[in-house]
Amino acid sequence: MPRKDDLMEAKEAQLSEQKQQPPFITSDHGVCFENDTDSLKAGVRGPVQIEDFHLREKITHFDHERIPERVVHARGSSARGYFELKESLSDVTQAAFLTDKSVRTPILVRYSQVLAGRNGPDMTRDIRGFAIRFYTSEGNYDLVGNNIPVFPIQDAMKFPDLIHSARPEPDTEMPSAGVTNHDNFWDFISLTPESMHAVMWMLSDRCIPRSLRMIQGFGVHTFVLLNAKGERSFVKFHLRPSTLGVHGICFDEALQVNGVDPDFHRRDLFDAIARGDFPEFDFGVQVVEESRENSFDFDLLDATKIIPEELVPVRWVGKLVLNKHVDPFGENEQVAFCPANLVPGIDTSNDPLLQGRLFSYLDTQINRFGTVNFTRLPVNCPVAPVVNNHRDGFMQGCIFRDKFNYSPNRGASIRVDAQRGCPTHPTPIQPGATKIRAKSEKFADHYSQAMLFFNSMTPIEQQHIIDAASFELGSCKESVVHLRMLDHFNHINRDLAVKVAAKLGCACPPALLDWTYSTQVSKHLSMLDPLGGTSAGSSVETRQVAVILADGFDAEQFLAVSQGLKSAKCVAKIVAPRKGKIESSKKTEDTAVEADSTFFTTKSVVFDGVIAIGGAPSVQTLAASGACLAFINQSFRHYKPIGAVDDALSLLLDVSSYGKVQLTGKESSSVCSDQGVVSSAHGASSEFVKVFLDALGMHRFWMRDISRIPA
Ligand code: HDE
Repeated sequence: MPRKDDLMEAKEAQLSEQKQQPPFITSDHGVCFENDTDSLKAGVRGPVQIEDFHLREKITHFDHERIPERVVHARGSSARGYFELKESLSDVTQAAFLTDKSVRTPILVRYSQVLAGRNGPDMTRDIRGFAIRFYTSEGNYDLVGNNIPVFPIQDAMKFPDLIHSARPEPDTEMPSAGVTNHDNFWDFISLTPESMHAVMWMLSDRCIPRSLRMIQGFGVHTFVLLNAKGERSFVKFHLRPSTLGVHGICFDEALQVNGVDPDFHRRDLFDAIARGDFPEFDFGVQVVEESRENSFDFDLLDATKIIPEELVPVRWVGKLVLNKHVDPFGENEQVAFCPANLVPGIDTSNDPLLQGRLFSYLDTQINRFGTVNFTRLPVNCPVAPVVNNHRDGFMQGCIFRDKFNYSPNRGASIRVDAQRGCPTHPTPIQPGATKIRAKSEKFADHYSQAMLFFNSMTPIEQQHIIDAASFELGSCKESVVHLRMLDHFNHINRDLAVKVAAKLGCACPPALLDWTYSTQVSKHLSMLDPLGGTSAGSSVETRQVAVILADGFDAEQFLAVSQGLKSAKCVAKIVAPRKGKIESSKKTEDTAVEADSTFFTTKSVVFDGVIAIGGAPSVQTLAASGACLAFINQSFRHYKPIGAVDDALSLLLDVSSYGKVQLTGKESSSVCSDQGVVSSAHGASSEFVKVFLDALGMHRFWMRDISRIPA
């Protein structure tokens, strides 16, 4: 019987071998050096000696430090952790890690953006990669998915075109920041109707996520499961944050985050793990029995389609926990995923997009590493033993002392194990099928699920899609691109087409008289729907709150607020006009606080909410600071919860007059909460803190009229 942590310990052992041994600096050959500062010269002012092998080795190594970045998904952030199975899937698969509940499977997750370069900014509107490596007892299983469940194309043949169109335009190399608001991208998309469903997802707030800890994950393709009896079923893989919900931010904010903190998502993931707030995701499967393969309006092999959960509910069977940082190069950069890394019991389907991926990934890794031996790197090494006759090649890390590198042989040949090997299902080939470059008929429906998605959004989410489309197309110069996209929108939703056309200043294509708009909705697609939306009921834990104050702040209020936030497991950060110790009104050492950042070094966009603490001298300083008022007004513009206590209410003048927010009166003893602005004229009572935390749990107050707020 395996112990729960056998695999965890085995992986840990593989990774820990790489640790540096302090304290002496040596050459790559283990020779100690007496000096690592000065090159060897002929006299103190003389020329450097070519014999200085320490200098030459150091510089040469540096010169070769880079490997080609990934051709897509170059920018990524990873974490390690484990997978735990709660409900066995032995009815549908024989995969050990999906049937044996007693084992913890080590994992590595790499989140990424499709388009940004390796050092690009985090907050682009883009699909996020959500790739998971499971180091199972039967070998590595890679689930290389995304944060949206559909892809813009149906066949691998179009992938290079899709990516070329999205990349900087070839004649100018602009825009170069991994963004898609340019003619070439929308030109290609407008000529590719199959992309419409994915386009709806990409224009939604899912593609400007609040945190990598707050996204869903999808395997996208339909895969095949095989159980121990050899029975086949189809599966789509799902991940969702266990408690934090799925949240996006507002687009104006996304634009600014890139300037204030280009590492916004990377930092958030790193900090959460450092604090011990380990991201957790539920793992689920939608299983379709073989007999239902052709029973849907769409083709299961079409990666531009979801299986609505109303038709096939998700079985949530396990949990992923991310509890360890990784080495950014050794693991995040060198991890080499491949959708063909499958284990017995999980197989591929005939999805033509997936089929193309099966050879692309190995090919691209050989290009990145310059050798087939990247599999020997610790991050890529399985915990299951590797035994085969693959030999030699660049950077071969193994020493083979055996006589035979072939089988069968005259000695003890290595053999296949039919019992434990990856079974192939004897799926019959379609009768009468001929070789053909075409797709099945159902692939031709490009609008039904785009409509389903748009129909399932709340009015605010629909507005955000309209705004995003207007931004993206508004940056395009070619009217032919506008017109083609408006025509597609017209086939998805009339209102969408009319409103985007108005923002673009174009004539909207005429209403379609012989076109049937679907009225179907799915309650699993919205983030904001209070009943069943993916953000509903999420916890406030780990949310970042700016507590703003200056010298002379009210110590009791600060204590009440910071304790309240701490007990709700929020992260409070003090933002003040300057760094260093900020004195309270009591002027005692134990009530002074250290500022985390200033209005100069940070901006409201990196916080989830703000609370202004009272205290006359402090508020006077803050009220005279344009940067502080802009901080509050921006929080309001970005629909975030705001709290203010006693005389700090005076910092909300713009919010109350231009935003028409009601604040508590001096005479009122109760806490007032209007549009997510929580005010108290009688100190930071427990009621104030509670109402603020409730507002924080709402994430954003999208109903606000922000049009007149100066910021
Ligand atoms: Fe990828 N994709 N992809 N892709 N993809 C790569 O592999 C490719 C597709 C996805 O964190 C590359 O190692 C083709 C779908 C993720 O390391 C490359 C096609 C989905 C990652 C490649 C697709 C993805 C990649 C680049 C169409 C969602 C990052 C570097 C046939 C299910 C993995 C690399 C990481 C990376 C090719 C389509 C997700 C070039 C040809 C669909 C998350 O091999």
